[in-house]
Amino acid sequence: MLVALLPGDGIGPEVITQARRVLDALAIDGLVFEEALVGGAAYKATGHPLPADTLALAKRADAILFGAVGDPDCDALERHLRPEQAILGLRKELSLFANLRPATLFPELADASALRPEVASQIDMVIVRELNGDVYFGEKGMRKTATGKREGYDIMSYDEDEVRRIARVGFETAMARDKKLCSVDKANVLETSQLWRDVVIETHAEYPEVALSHMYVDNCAMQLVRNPGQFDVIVTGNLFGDILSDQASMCAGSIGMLPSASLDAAQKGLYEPIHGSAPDIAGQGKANPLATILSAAMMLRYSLGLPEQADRIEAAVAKALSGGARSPDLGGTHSTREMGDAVLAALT
Ligand code: GGG
Repeated sequence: MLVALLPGDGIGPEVITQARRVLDALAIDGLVFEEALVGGAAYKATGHPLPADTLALAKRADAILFGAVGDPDCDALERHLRPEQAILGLRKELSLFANLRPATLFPELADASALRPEVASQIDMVIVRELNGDVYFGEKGMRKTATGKREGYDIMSYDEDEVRRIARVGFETAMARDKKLCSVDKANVLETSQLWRDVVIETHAEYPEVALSHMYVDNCAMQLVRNPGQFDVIVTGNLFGDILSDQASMCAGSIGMLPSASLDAAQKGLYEPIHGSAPDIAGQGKANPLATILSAAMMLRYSLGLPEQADRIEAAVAKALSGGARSPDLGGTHSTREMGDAVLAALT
């Protein structure tokens, strides 16, 4: 089994190092790693954020463990050369259309949540974010209006097949949990959202046991803070899912805690923390590696067929937190490496 390791930029290499230590400690037979450059690091070395070699490795691998991309040195580059294009390119090239973002509060972190402990303790949901469409991939550009003003545009579009396939992932995810699916859109304003809602309702016929509800995205943002316990599975578009999952992460303690899986139709996947490259703390040993370590656990479960090993990692993370491991984002002083040490020490 080949895992492509793509550390990327900023804190990416630091958090991937800790995830690799944990995977090595499991001593899984036949698991091999190959590393490649991606993002700003790749641009600086090769002139492209997603070099052909990196893409070829990602295609060849059984799974990809990805750190983060984003580098302020690249802010002035044309959009197609910016580090973020690497992750968008991988999602598109590998047809990774389904992004699963579990948001669960480890009970030990009730004090770190942005919510009151009695509200925070209700958080146990999966946000299913569509990854191959929406404004991210629609036509975009910069033009001059008739009066000479600069005008930027990003076209938001979804076709019904794109909505149907992510709706099915939402329903399947709900079937494996509490059978409650909330579809989030902005159907009172957007045509794409009206189509989204229609197709989700049509797809519901395939999953009659699932209780389906619909919510506007603005209301959902509010409900995540007011009453997060009402959510089991949320299915939503690319942009709304990006924003809502960052919000959910702070309800669950920290953006440094949330892992994610980006899957194709055959469960091949790219696994990454939902956080970005955090250039402000890069190289200082302040990053929380737990989201990446938990992403490695998701990789073992979803793409490599090793659920017991995934359980071991998740149990070790819980034990490390119970033992008081806290990086600065969680209100503590543990360094990135010390967080990794605590998980390693807790592995049984
Ligand atoms: N590990 C996540 C990451 O690197 N995020 C940077 C980024 O550009 N993300 C775009 C997106 O998730 O929509």
